[in-house]
Amino acid sequence: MAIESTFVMVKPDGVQRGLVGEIISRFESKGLTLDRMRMLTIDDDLAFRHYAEHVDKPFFGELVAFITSGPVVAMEWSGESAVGVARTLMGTTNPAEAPPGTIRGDFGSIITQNIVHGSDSPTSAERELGLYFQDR
Ligand code: IDP
Ligand code: MG
Repeated sequence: MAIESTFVMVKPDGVQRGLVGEIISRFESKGLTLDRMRMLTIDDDLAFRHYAEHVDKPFFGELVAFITSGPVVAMEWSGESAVGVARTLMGTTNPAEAPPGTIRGDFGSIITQNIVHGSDSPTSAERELGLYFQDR
């Protein structure tokens, strides 16, 4: 058990559907602390760097097109086991399989547009936070 920081992002569908407040509220209610937040529109260069691990996947083009399609809200959250806690609050990658009570389970429908991103390890959290918050 350890205090961690993680990177969470409301994706373009979540912003467009007015879910920013709902998502922030769930993280706050769980006891995590919001340390940094900014709204931006991701360009191709940042999208490629963010999703570098997926460059060879068949869905990569669709993923980049979607994540650059409108504004996102990028956040740094911290707290006990924050990386795993954030993933639990989000639910599984495919919203069709995400349980009710999770963000993706309650609001998502298709895998390409699954509302929220969260780092999958403390190492990737540090890498992703560095991409979005140059003041760290
Ligand atoms: P994660 O967001 O739950 O960590 P990853 O496997 O890292 O899931 O995939 C990154 C993103 O790529 C997902 O959130 C989703 O938007 C998209 N994605 C993942 N798998 C597929 C797929 O099979 N088809 C289309 N999009 C996908
Ligand atoms: Mg991932």
